[in-house]
Amino acid sequence: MDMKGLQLSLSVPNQASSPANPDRAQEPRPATQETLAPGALLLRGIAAAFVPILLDDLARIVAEAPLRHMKTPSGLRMSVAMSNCGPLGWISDRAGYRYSALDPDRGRPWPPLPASFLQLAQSAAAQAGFPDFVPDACLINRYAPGAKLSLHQDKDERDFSAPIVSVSLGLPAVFLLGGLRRADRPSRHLLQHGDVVVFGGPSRLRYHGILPIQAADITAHPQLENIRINLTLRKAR
Ligand SMILES: O=C(O)CCC(=O)C(=O)O
Ligand SMILES: [Mn+2]
Repeated sequence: MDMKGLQLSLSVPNQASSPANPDRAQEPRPATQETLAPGALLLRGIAAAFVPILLDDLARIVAEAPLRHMKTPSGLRMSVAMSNCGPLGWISDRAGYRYSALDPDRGRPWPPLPASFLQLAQSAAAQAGFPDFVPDACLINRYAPGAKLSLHQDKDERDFSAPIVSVSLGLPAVFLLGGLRRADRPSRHLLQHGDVVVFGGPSRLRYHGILPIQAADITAHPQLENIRINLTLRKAR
């Protein structure tokens, strides 16, 4: 995959935001970890070493199964563009939220889960105390500046004993981590390029969300100018 194709397939055309300055790349950060709540761990920077291969694999996936803005069951266009890889993909349309083995836009299976995604997810899950994590679904979220994800629970999976592993690439984001009730006041955590959040056990059904993404003039990675990519790996069945 040449760089141009990769750039085109991940980036957002006609953005209103100011262009990122490629001379101001983010410095690598030491890997540290923070417990956000019992069963919820933020592993800072642990995806950094995987970034080149993750982006290569991601470019192939979105070339095959393009990112698209799904509709909520009430008919609203989601601000986050999504695709999937792995045996199952999360989808949303007028019929509801669910997992599907087929990409509804193409009538074909989702691209396979690459070894790089699996290896990173299993390593992060193991560090967080979930050594047996075997994801069968990976939702790919692309946020342009202004895109957000409202507070929600990940509850379309059959097996809540498996954690959620969530990888952040590109623009930083403010992650909201609430409680088990929608009304519980969420805490806020800055997620940066290369960070991974694992939430499982007593935190598996916590409400969570992403505040509207802000454009930045510091580029985390030249192939991720003014976008944020999130990979959410789950065991759906
Ligand atoms: O983008 C993120 O960090 C969170 C994504 C998420 O919660 C989801 O896809 O269900
Ligand atoms: Mn979620």
